[in-house]
Amino acid sequence: MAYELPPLPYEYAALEPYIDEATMKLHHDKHHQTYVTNLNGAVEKHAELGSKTPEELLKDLNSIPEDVRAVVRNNGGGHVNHTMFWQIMKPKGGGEPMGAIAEQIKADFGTFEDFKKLFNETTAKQFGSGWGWLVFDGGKLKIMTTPNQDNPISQGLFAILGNDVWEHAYYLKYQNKRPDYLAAWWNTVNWEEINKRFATAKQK
Ligand code: MN3
Repeated sequence: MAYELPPLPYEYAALEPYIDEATMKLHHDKHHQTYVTNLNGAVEKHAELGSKTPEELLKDLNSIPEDVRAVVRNNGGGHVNHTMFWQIMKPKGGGEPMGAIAEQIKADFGTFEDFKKLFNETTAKQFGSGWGWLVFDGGKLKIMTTPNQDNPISQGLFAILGNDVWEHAYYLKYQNKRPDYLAAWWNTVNWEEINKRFATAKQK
């Protein structure tokens, strides 16, 4: 059973003007597809891995055979990260958070503006390619970053949301201005989906 590229849950242009159509096409159809293709290539060499979900593969990287461990880490991570990324955005998204995540943000960061500022500053500083994340750890929300396609699940943490700061996510429209992309990205977020993920994070 091969892993598959999930269809984008909206049109390529649906996140304009914050994320442009050309970026979405390349990002979903080429970059995400490549992670899926490479992950399948690794799993083909070790049939026993194919029965696991991509999340299960990432949860215990030490159990992955050494000859494909790096490929699984990078491409399994790429697959899981991007599958989440498409879902936590939506057309006409953004605005103030609501529900349980809004309350938790208030409790742990003060205002939504304070939270966004800290998330954007932390994520802007990720050197090179990587992701900024919001996780729930020890009863509190925490902001963290990872390099490459590493997912917090490999550190035992469930990602409530994450933003992709690989240049492929923003370079066509924002060039080297990563902070501008980070600021604009909040206009795309899907708070309903993020609340669902927060509920999952609390159960772990
Ligand atoms: Mn990407």
